[in-house]
Amino acid sequence: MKIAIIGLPNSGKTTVFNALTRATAETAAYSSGQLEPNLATVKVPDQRLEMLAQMFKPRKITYADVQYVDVAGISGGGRQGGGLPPALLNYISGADALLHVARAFADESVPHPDGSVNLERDIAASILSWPSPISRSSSAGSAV
Ligand SMILES: Nc1nc2c(ncn2[C@@H]2O[C@H](COP(=O)(O)OP(=O)(O)OP(=O)(O)O)[C@@H](O)[C@H]2O)c(=O)[nH]1
Ligand SMILES: [Mg+2]
Repeated sequence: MKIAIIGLPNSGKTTVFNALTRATAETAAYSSGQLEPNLATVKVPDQRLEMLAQMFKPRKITYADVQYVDVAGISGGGRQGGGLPPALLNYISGADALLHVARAFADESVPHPDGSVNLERDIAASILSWPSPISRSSSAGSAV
């Protein structure tokens, strides 16, 4: 399963990515806007699988895994749907689920792209800003 982490610049996406994957991707108070995403795959612990492995002693145990894709936050015109760079759209539309990080922390040393912390506004803005990849994902899913 592939999960894309989305959200406004400086919302804490890479911080969440690091916490979920134990990675050490760089976090910064000023958005780099880099399009190259951070990628990491984590195994899903499953006691049932371990119990079965103890019983049947297989040569190999294959855990389910989750791949996380942490993309850069998009600001300015790119937030108006169609303006998203194609490379970014590819990463997002290829995901099975989106993990939306919305900022709730106030910190003057970490600028907010819209000047102030407002959770409701940011969530509403993000939902309106991402119709294209979401509809592509859902139409791809229904075609299978
Ligand atoms: N005070 C505070 N700072 C945080 C929190 N989460 C993240 N930060 C800081 O906010 C800054 C931005 O965090 P990132 O995780 O890089 O944010 P991002 O959404 O990945 O940013 P972009 O990739 O540039 O869009 C970093 O300096 C983090 O240390 C939080 O919960 N509280
Ligand atoms: Mg980041």
